[in-house]
Amino acid sequence: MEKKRIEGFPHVKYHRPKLTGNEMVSRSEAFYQEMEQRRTVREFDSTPIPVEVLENIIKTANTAPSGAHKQPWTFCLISDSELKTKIRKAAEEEEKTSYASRMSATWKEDLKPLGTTWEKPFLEEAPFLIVVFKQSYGMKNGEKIQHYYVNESVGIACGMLLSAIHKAGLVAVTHTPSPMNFLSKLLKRPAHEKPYLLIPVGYAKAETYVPDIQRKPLEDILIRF
Ligand code: IYR
Repeated sequence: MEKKRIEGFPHVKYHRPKLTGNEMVSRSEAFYQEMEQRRTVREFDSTPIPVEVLENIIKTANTAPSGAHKQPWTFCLISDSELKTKIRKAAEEEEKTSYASRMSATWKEDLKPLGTTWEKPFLEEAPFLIVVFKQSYGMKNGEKIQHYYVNESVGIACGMLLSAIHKAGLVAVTHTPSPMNFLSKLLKRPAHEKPYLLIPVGYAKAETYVPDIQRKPLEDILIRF
């Protein structure tokens, strides 16, 4: 690729082939239809999955845009059963307290259609757990590196991660046990990394059911000017 220097920083030529209107309509429609099939699934089949699939999924998340291209994320990939058991135990301990006393009555009412409880068997059943950490700041050779728009950057990366999981034919649940600091301890992450999401990944169990929910129509979410 041709390189030129702009104010001392190398730039490379970038090109995307220009598609016709029809081509864009059909590609965007096909992608939408595919993403429309994505559902949060909490029941996993234990069939093993090549680790390369997970590596590709995480590589995809790593293509996300981020503030000043600092890529303020770390992904922990867990397949070890003993570690999964420890994570399940610690998560359930927090969730028990949350469901018993931390969550409001309205919150629990809102969760009724999903059927969630403090029990999290999927943390042991899924062949892989991905724990996403956000880096409040970076560390290189003992020096602090400033990070920007950390929540936005990591949120976008997680969206791309979930899309890649779906594209690979797998399912996931975005689990947020609260508080999540037990994950920092179990995974021995440094102080500048904070747990962001815990995402079990695998094949959906052969016979699995998901709530019969509808997505908001475009008229409800789009305001045209
Ligand atoms: N973190 C809890 C509760 C929970 C909260 C929301 I908001 C959900 O959409 C789903 C669950 C749990 O994982 O059970």
